[in-house]
Amino acid sequence: MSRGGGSYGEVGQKIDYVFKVVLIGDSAVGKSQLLARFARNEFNLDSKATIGVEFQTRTLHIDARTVKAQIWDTAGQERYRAVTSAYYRGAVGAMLVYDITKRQSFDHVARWLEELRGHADKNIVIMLIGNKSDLGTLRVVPTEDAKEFAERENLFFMETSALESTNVENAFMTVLTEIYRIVSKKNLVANEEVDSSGNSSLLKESRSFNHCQVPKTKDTA
Ligand SMILES: Nc1nc2c(ncn2[C@@H]2O[C@H](COP(=O)(O)OP(=O)(O)OP(=O)(O)O)[C@@H](O)[C@H]2O)c(=O)[nH]1
Ligand SMILES: [Mg+2]
Repeated sequence: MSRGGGSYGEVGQKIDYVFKVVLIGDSAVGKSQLLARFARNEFNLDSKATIGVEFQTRTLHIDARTVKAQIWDTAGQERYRAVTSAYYRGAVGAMLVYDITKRQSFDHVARWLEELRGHADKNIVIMLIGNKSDLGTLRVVPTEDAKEFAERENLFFMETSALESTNVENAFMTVLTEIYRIVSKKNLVANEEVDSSGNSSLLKESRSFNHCQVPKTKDTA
């Protein structure tokens, strides 16, 4: 996470926080279309495989703060992927996507999680996403299987449809709000520490996500 400091958004409003969130998962699960839906409310059935890395931003409000969500998207295909460590650097949230109609994309989730945990901040907020919920008749991954996996691994979980716009906003907002909650909680702890030492009781805001505390347990959707 980075604090906006003196930075300003497109329409001149002050940005309080910039949250980097990464999309990961197998090729063709719908990562780029989830991003297109969230960032621009667009969808394309002829979406091309991503090559390298792209990101898009959307500025929104959480709890009277202005947050710029910077969502990074990369290729699911190994041969098109850019340097992994750079992709994960500074990420405070991750959307791990599989396709509910492709068993293999779900079987690979554990591998993606391993890569994520190996490269990202240990406090990163992770959402497991079963995309293409509009294709219910072709479903091969039961909701219950994914839910159990998510609970075991302490991840948020939702099924989405980028095509029908189901739960896309909800999924991103849940992750962004959780990140915000962690950051605010850290600020509170910092203030209490300042108070008890008899120093200034002024609001001191943490600028580093690395020092934030993540709750041990988390609700899954
Ligand atoms: N029915 C349906 N199709 C979807 C949905 N989301 C994406 N698709 C389609 O699935 C295909 C792959 O989508 P992409 O978003 O390009 O997949 P990706 O995960 O970005 O793939 P890579 O860039 O190769 O990693 C495209 O034809 C999309 O139109 C969805 O929610 N429902
Ligand atoms: Mg893509």
